[in-house]
Amino acid sequence: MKFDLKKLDTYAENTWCPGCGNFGILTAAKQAVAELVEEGYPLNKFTLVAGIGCHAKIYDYININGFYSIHGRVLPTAIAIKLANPELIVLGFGGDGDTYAEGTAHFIHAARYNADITMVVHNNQVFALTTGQATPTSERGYRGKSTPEGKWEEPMNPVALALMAGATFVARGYSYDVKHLTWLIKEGVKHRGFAFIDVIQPCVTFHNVAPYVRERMYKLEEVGHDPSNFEEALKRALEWNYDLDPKAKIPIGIFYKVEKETMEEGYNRRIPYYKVERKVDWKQVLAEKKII
Ligand SMILES: Cc1ncc(C[n+]2csc(CCOP(=O)(O)OP(=O)(O)O)c2C)c(N)n1
Ligand code: SF4
Ligand SMILES: [Mg+2]
Repeated sequence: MKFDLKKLDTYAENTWCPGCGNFGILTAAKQAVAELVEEGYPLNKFTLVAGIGCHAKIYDYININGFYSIHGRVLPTAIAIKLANPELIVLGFGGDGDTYAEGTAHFIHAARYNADITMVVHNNQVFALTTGQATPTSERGYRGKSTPEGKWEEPMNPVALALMAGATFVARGYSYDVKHLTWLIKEGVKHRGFAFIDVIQPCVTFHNVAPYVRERMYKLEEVGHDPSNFEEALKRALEWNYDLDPKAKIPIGIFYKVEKETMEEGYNRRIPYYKVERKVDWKQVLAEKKII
């Protein structure tokens, strides 16, 4: 049955700058949820976890259950929610500062653990909410308030890092290609395991890479890339290292996809007593505590 997208709207006023790439991610996320609900995924099982930053306001703009986490801690929160209730469809939304700076260790270990969650990173290559300081993915030479002379070091390549850390679904999207990003988010949710989607998200105020990206971007699925081939995936991941190299080509799409045991399955197999009884008789608990 056709799902009415308006059901995902909230009362919150949108405060993103006009033209911000976050709008594309919001539209894609809503569209993906709507289409998944139409395919039979229950709306009340979707759970959104956000970090702190411009990206994190997505929490206010999608009417699904969720948790506004803290900067750098989207992944441990999302994993904990999934372990506590494996029936939930957990979607994490983090920033590049959030995920690749403050939360780097969580990112690497989440890729290794393979909990069945989907992580979307709004990668605008700056700490935008705090007014445009350099993050690990800002290009060399980037001038911001924390790097007035220009950032000197090479950027981090999160797609290659996720592959090396063992992520079972690794993708890159572009926030202004909403249709393609909707597809990637849906594929991420359908993937059984940790689905990581790095999204190039131009920040029109502090880091507008839209013209640069538009000229260099191509789609992996249009060049016959085989996402089951790890070596090929790594080769494609290394084509662009987030520097604004004028010669670079920027692949978007699914780099790698493989099936492995998930964290929840592993926990329940090795530690059978891990399963907790969630049916609590609150009346009895309150009576025992002599509250009623
Ligand atoms: C633990 C912690 N460290 C630092 C901050 C300050 N802080 C808030 S938002 C932000 C920048 C967020 O950057 P990013 O994650 O890239 O998100 P964006 O704003 O670019 O979407 C920072 C550093 C904070 N709120 N909490
Ligand atoms: S500062 Fe940048 S990321 Fe934040 S809302 Fe404005 S354009 Fe978007
Ligand atoms: Mg950012």
